[in-house]
Amino acid sequence: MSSSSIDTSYDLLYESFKKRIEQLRELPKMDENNSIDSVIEENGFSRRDFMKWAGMITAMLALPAKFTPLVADAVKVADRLPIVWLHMAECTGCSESLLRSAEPTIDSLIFDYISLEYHETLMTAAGWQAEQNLEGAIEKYKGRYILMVEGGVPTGNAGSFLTIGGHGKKGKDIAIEASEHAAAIFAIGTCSSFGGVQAAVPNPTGAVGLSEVTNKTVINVPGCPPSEKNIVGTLLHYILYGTLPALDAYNRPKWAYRLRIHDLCERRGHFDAGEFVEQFGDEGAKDGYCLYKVGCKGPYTFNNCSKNKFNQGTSWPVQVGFGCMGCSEPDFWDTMGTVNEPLSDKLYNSVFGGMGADATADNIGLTLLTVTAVGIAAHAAISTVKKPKE
Ligand code: FSX
Ligand code: SF4
Ligand code: F3S
Repeated sequence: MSSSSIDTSYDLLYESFKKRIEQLRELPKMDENNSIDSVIEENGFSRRDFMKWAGMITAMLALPAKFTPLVADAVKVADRLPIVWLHMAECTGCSESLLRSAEPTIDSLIFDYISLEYHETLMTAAGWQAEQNLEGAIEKYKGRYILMVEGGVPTGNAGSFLTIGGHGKKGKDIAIEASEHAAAIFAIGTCSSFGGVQAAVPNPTGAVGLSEVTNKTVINVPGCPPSEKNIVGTLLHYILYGTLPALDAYNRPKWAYRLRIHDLCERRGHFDAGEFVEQFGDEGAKDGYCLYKVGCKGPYTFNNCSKNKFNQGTSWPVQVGFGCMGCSEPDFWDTMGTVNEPLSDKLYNSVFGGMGADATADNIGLTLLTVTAVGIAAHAAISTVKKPKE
């Protein structure tokens, strides 16, 4: 594509985003007293901080910097979209990591701002009243609400392993009903995306990912827990585009899950140089060597953790020296073990058909060395040939 046609398509995109935002602005605010400016300000952030954050999200969504004001505007109209957040079988870590930080980030504040019409962890209602709230929200906002589901859906014994509320409704039925009338559906976390920890062998409750129980398209935002930026980014992407993002084979948005942890890893230079931590606490560990030999599953895991980081952007698993457990991959509890060992002796069915995944760190080091040695030899031979005769 020529640079002028790229410019034209960005111009068209810009216009279509503007139109989407204007349309959403026409919708009634859920709460007249709520404004993103006051939420940001009350929590000690300036407008400058907010715009800086919007710039980062713009880059994360692979949009040019000139889209930043539109991303900021998309946040402002986000409160027009009611959100229904369901809990199935899980640890509530997704909600906790997003909403309960001691020092909230702008990402978590967005969740204070948007209209969470139903969220079992946060709402004060219980029992009959909670059930009524959910039914009321689904009825009132039919076809308009965004459904976010956390947790795997137990399907064993006709779904009776998870019952919720005064009438003991099955989680599976609630998930199906809520999916039916949603404008968009996001599976938040690995449990909701693929079943998660409760789906680990032997999966006694028959837990599955949300997409297995509904016919509607589900956008998976895995991670155990997922990055708050990937959750907020998925929401803003929907607000701006109004369509599904480009998805990978596991229905994960490509803008977030396109590359492997290994491709974005700050220790990658050590991997390529064959410099590995042999055991935790050794000299290599102190020097920040690659964690492959102590079990890092970064080569088989698709996620952007090194860019987003966790705990207010403090760190991420590889940075702290533990390595990646593969938490955003389907069935990682079963396929990525043993935690502190490489998968070297196991046939691992990665999306690459296992390519590269079964080699040991030693073999990889050896292969690289061999290639380097061949490279040097070839270079030497060429130099010899080219060397002018004296
Ligand atoms: Fe927990 Fe969410 Fe893991 Fe699952 O996260 S952090 S077990 S993905 O559903 O609460
Ligand atoms: Fe980073 Fe892990 Fe890959 Fe090593 S194996 S480079 S620590 S992702
Ligand atoms: Fe999970 Fe690996 Fe990121 S364990 S949090 S995908 S580094």
